[in-house]
Amino acid sequence: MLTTFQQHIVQEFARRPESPMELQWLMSAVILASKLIQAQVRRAGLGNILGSFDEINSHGEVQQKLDVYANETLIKCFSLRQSVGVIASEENEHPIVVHKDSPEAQYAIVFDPLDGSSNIDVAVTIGTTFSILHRPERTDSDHPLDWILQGGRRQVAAGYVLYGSSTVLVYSVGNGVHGFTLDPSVGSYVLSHENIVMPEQGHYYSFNEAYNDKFPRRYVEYVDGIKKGALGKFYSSRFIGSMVADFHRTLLRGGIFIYPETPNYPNGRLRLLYEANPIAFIAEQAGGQASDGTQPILDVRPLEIHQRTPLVVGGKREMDYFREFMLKN
Ligand code: AHM
Ligand code: MG
Repeated sequence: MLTTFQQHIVQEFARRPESPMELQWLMSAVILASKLIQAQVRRAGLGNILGSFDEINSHGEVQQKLDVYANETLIKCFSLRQSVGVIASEENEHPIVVHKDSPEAQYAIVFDPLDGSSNIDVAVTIGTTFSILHRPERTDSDHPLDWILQGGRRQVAAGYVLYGSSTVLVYSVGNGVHGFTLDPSVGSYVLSHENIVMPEQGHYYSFNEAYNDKFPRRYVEYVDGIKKGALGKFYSSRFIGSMVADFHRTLLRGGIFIYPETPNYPNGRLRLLYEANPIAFIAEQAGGQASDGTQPILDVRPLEIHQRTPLVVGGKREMDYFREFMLKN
């Protein structure tokens, strides 16, 4: 018998009475938005949605039309929920205040509507990453940024949706990691990966070696080491250029994904709040680890909404060796 996302989440929440109904309702916003986004992604190239708007987003990058569609769709779907106080998105410079001053507002949502923008126009896997945080303790200032600038351990749910050879939703509410595949013939997400556990050791590394002369030496040497058998296996390389897709493979097949700082991105390229944090939450829930090179990602204190971070995420064996290697080098 097939288990749909709806059935699964009802069972999941029945086992955890402390998890409120509103969280289910928020997850249903992810479901709705991702179905709408994937319908456009699947048609990309047919209509008029490929390419870029002549608009620059808050980081000075040209926005892709699909980025804009995905962003607006997520904002709309979440704004309909009274429990959402504040939203933050990679595509918006400032937090978006939704129902913040309502007594029902209990959550902040942060997301990257379409990760892997360089892959949109070439039909390569892209994805949406999201993180749900409980509202902070009430303070006198009660600024929208207080809702957003919370450490990764404060996430109550997180996950991602991949628009790849199939559409896959992976999420956790802090009780294991589950994956669902969209069955396009009926339009439902069906449980396809129950209780995902990351392999303790894999044989892929994911590292953009084009930047070897820009990445810190110790990262390049770590990768050289595992390539040459330091972990008792020979590693092969995979790098898609969509972090969410590179992570999904790492989650299922094991291995390690590494994106350190470079001279152009001295704090790393990826974003802490809506890219690294949800990925780290999923990784830890699945038995893996995620680091910024010196500490667990989930312990990093966010100071800015669009803060960047180095990201190293992988299975236990690769990550244990990474920490050991960094301490020595
Ligand atoms: P984006 O959010 O604008 O898509 O940027 C993030 C992406 C990651 O998905 C990916 O790992 C990285 O940028 C790739 O960058 P590069 O091509 O410079 O290696
Ligand atoms: Mg991104």
